[in-house]
Amino acid sequence: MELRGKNILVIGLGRTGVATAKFLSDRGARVMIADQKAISELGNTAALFKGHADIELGIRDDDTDVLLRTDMIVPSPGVPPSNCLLEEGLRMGIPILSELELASRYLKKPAVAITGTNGKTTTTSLLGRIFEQCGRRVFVGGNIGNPLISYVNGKQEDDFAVLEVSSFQLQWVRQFHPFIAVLLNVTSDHIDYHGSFEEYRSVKERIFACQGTEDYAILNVDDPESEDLSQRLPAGHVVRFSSSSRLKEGIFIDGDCLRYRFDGKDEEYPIRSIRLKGRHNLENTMAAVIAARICGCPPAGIIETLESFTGIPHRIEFAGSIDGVDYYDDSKGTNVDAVYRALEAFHRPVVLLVGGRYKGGDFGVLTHLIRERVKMLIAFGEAGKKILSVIGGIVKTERAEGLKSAVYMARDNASSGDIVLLSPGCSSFDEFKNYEERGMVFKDIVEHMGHEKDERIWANHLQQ
Ligand code: UMA
Repeated sequence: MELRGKNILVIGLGRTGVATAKFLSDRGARVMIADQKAISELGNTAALFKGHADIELGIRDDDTDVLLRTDMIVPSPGVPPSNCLLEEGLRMGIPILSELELASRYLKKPAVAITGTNGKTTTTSLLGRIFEQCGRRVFVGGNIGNPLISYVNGKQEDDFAVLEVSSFQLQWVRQFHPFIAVLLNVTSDHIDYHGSFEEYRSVKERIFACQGTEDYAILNVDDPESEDLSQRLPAGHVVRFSSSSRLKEGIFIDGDCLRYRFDGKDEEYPIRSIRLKGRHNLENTMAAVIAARICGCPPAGIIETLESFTGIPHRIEFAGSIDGVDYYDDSKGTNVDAVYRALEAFHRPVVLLVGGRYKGGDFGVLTHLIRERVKMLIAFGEAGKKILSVIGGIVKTERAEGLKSAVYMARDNASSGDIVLLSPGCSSFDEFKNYEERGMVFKDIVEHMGHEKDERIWANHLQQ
């Protein structure tokens, strides 16, 4: 694909936009960057490109005049198809490629792509870990945080690319062609972006669209649409998994093990060896096992990984659910950007716990996300007062002495369906040794609150 001398419009200057602009500029394209934010609001990000004569900043994401001099558009994933530059660009016949599509045209390694409404990050991380355990070199990226375009801009020294792929990234794909594609599940999500559940689902299914007879599609039989989907797939091989029924071929629960039957193999993976908890995680594990076996990872290496993989600690880690409220530990989120990223990950009302020891950073950049997603803000520890002087009062706000009182305050204000998120944006040193200790304490408090609830239920039961 010739990029030299082309005028390419990148929409959005977040992680993807920065990496895409760099990639394009390195290949001699003239890059124009549009964003809904003014340059002053983009702060350090815009400063990255200061002095780059081939990169033009400061275009608003509704300034359609720029399209008159645009040869191609690369929107960031978060830019919805209803964005007027995209709508008008489409009408004018300007090619629109997602970053994933553009990057995949330069990818020299086989790609395993994983999508689904839930479980993508766990499955992607688990599969990456299995590859490493089995001595394969692997790039793990995509929606999980580091865009593929950064990888293809480098040396590509790995054996495989394992990619977490979102529906946003699939919106503008044309030839994206993973040799293994996984659809974990599809439930209602991102309707505001895609317009309807049907559209969301059909965009998700694009992960399979360009596969060929050599390729593998991995499907969840428990998804009601999967059988119909399997009839339409171009992939030469369809491998199924189920956590509720036995399968002739694929992987399923058989007593106390996962049984893998495919390609003449019949193998057992003991469920007790799987550290990840919950049925949904058994499904994630099944998908990862299939992909790993197709790629030649031996069962012993897979089992060893299952025995040690507990998810990603302190990184938006699920810590428990009490009375329909889900608690998440993001203690590793020790700067404002990390809080921003953590908040972006949730689409349900959040009770947000921030605080600790202030180490710089502008909490003000969280303002619009707090307005959009946070139901209540609780600032704790040494930095509590300072943080509230910047972002207090946007939504219901309280201050707490330390982490423990903050968590109890969150419990008392959260209702079923809410998220309680510890994403402190500060170091832990005012109260703890390090972020790990803070995360452990948070999880202990959540567990303790769960026991307290059980004890209350028992006490009531005994009284009756
Ligand atoms: N912007 C516009 N106009 C718009 C929308 C956004 O100009 O209409 C600008 C914003 O002002 C901002 C920039 O676009 O400056 C942000 O772009 P972005 O939202 O695409 O964010 P990135 O930083 O590029 O991060 C994206 C993914 N974000 C989204 O899909 C929303 C990250 O996934 C991903 O890790 C990263 O690329 C690297 O691949 C996050 C996510 O929330 C985790 N994903 C969703 C999810 O998992 O549910 C899909």
